[in-house]
Amino acid sequence: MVNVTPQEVTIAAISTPPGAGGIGIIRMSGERSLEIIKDIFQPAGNIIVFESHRFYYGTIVDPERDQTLDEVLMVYMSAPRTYTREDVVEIHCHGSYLILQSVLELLINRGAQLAEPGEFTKRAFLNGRIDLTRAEAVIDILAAKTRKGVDLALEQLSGRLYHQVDHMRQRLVEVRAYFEVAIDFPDEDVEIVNRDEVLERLRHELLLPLDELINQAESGRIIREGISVVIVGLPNVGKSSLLNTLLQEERALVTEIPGTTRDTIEEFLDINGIPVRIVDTAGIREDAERVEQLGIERARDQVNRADLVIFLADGSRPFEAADQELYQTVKHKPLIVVLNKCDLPLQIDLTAAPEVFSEPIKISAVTQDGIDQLKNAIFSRVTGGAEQWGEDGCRPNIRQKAALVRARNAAEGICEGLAFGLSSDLVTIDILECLEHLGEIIGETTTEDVLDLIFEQFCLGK
Ligand SMILES: Nc1nc2c(ncn2[C@@H]2O[C@H](COP(=O)(O)OP(=O)(O)OP(=O)(O)O)[C@@H](O)[C@H]2O)c(=O)[nH]1
Ligand SMILES: [Mg+2]
Repeated sequence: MVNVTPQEVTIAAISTPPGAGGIGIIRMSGERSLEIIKDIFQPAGNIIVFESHRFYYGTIVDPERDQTLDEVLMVYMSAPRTYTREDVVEIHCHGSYLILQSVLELLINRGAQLAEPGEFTKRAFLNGRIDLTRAEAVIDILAAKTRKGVDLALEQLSGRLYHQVDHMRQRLVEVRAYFEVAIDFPDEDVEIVNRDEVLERLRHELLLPLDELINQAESGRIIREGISVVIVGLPNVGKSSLLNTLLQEERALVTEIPGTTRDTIEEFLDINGIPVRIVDTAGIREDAERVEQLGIERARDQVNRADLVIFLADGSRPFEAADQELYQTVKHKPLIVVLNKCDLPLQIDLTAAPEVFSEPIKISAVTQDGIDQLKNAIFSRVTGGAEQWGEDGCRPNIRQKAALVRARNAAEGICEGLAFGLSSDLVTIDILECLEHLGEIIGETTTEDVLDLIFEQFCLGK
């Protein structure tokens, strides 16, 4: 058999999610795409040549059995103006998983190979159409939980992070060129390289932007992954009512009977672009019967795992020893103290527990008073009031941040070397290392196993 490199294989996959839908799309990429589709696609009308980037209406026919599998639209896109930069064919079938499976089987029988998750995007990367930051942006777009998450990913897809990193690399390559001249002509070192000038430039054009990018990574993590907020309190304080009000939906059962909620209830909420997993829990009390007790254990477990806890108290009754005890068990967590039922006459003595009620947020889950303040409080606790939250900009992911930190360490090495008058060849070692780490971010010097890890995160057919 002839040896083929992996990219010479033509790949195919169902690109739409499983289940029934209006349409379902199969995608094929590779040099044999056109040949394979010609074998099984019968265009309506007398068409001899398929023009690139044009839809054709027709049927998919299994030639062996002379059986029509579906009525479809087919588009052939010739390389390189395609997602992968290879020849690509898309078959738009009816959205039935059975049809899609049988059409895919036909392609496989004719020599296409089932694509790995993310293989189309991996080819786009390997064929140089997109760099690694843009490939990762594709993952982010598919996984984004809020509109803000989508917007950030789209910016990264447009190459914003790539260009920033590339700009730093170009500056470094220039600096490296100076020093190489210096190594070649050691006696003229002093005249050729003005070290102070280079140092100043590196601080502004390398260290500073690296620091900024590293600082933005935490907000990127939060926008991508979101946070979990757990509502705890004694029975009947209004936890489920608060959940419902936040969701604007009657999600959890609410009754005047203490012990209504027994299991944890989780829902998703978008607070100013931050994906928040909000969890309602069973009211915590000592004398609960068996099922309720299990719910309380779950509640405690959720508190342990939460990024932020809302401690809810009922303002329409006195603050009891049980409230105080519960507070003691959660106060080590990042906490927002909320006083509910403020539409009723205040019966709680806030001065009796000054530690708890130094800055309570007063709400009513029934009239919805104070709910916006609560959302704002959640937002500012998460963002730490950081200014850059409102701004657009690059938000590196964890992998990119790690490489940025390594690049920064090397950059610091360069600057120290320059400041302490190290020889040009020693400074060059740090320059090369810094270039290597910047290259990891955009995928130029990324190792194979890291690439595999990245593309494994994709879904099939992307
Ligand atoms: N007036 C008033 N009543 C409220 C408010 N919030 C909740 N309630 C009432 O308080 C009672 C208990 O509310 P829930 O939301 O079920 O309380 P919970 O904390 O989830 O209770 P458990 O699930 O039993 O722990 C219900 O009768 C609610 O209608 C509020 O802001 N104002
Ligand atoms: Mg409840």
